[in-house]
Amino acid sequence: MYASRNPSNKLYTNIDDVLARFPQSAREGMTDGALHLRFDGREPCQILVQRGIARVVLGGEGSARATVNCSSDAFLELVSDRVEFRTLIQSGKLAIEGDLLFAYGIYSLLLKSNEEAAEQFRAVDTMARGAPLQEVPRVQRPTREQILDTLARNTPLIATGMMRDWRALAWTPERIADEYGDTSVVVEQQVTIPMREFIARMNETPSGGEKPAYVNGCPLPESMYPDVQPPPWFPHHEIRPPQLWMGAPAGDRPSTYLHRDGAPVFLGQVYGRKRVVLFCPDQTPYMYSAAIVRNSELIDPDHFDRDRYPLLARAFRTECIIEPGDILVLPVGWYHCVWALTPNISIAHAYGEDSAWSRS
Ligand SMILES: O=C(O)CCC(=O)C(=O)O
Repeated sequence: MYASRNPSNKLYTNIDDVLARFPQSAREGMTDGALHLRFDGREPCQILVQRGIARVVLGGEGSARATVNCSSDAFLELVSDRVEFRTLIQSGKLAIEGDLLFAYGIYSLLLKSNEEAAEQFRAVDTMARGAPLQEVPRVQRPTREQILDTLARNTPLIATGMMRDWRALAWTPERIADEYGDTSVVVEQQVTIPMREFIARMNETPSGGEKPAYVNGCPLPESMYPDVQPPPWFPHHEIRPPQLWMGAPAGDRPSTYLHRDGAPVFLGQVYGRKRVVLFCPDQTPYMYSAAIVRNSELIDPDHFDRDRYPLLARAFRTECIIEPGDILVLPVGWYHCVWALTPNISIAHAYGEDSAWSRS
């Protein structure tokens, strides 16, 4: 889950405002290129990144690294952080051609909630802490007070014994294919395919050393809601809708690249095992945090360009393995990178007042 929540009063209402406030610098690590934006009935425009400077140019001529087609309403909701990229893709309201990572990098620059997230990150980056966390504690059936305390202290934990009521604990890829085979999932935040087809792909070895496809944070199809439970420590309306993370292992490559979130995340492991590498927010001076966007090279803390990112080698890391029945409680701002150790399925819930659960 990459987005932070944005209270509903902070909505962009006009595309020209969004483009006018476009930052005149790209993120560190963002490579050059053009993103073409095509809205219904409007003149196309492009965002050009050249030698670290980004600017908006009217007209969509020339070659694009990525092209985004969507309605103006969908775009405004997206950059206001009212809806996520993948939700729009799943519903067919937004389509991206070309380099998705580049498009995602530009999107993260435009997000309205960036300033709020930056504020939250600053607070956790600089808070007073004890000794570095050597190991993520495993806590059997933590109470609400324990969870509130762990979030207040901004320290992760693994809650065990809390998923007993989840029907999803009986999921296997084959069962999902049988029961939910016709349901659509978004793969790599880009392509929508039937679940059955994705699961067939999970069992194939990709050709030419390609990374196996991963369902990375696709909104969980509503037909599957009865099988999962929101984190039990909060009223349902305080929890955002569930996201599905699922796929086959990619050898020593991460399934989910290094990033951090602006809201606490509860990652429930349903099937298979995952390795998670974590960096505390106080390691930010070593994290090149502006570069941790989807088109940066700094996506895998086990393999990175040491000449370009020499400080990362100094960052203190904590590792854990999560197994079925574990909920990894990740407070705001903890950098994390995830490797599938086996074919696996997880459900993430983020804390945020914008819930599908409250409608049900
Ligand atoms: O399970 C995964 O692969 C990643 C989950 C994650 O990064 C998140 O929910 O923020």
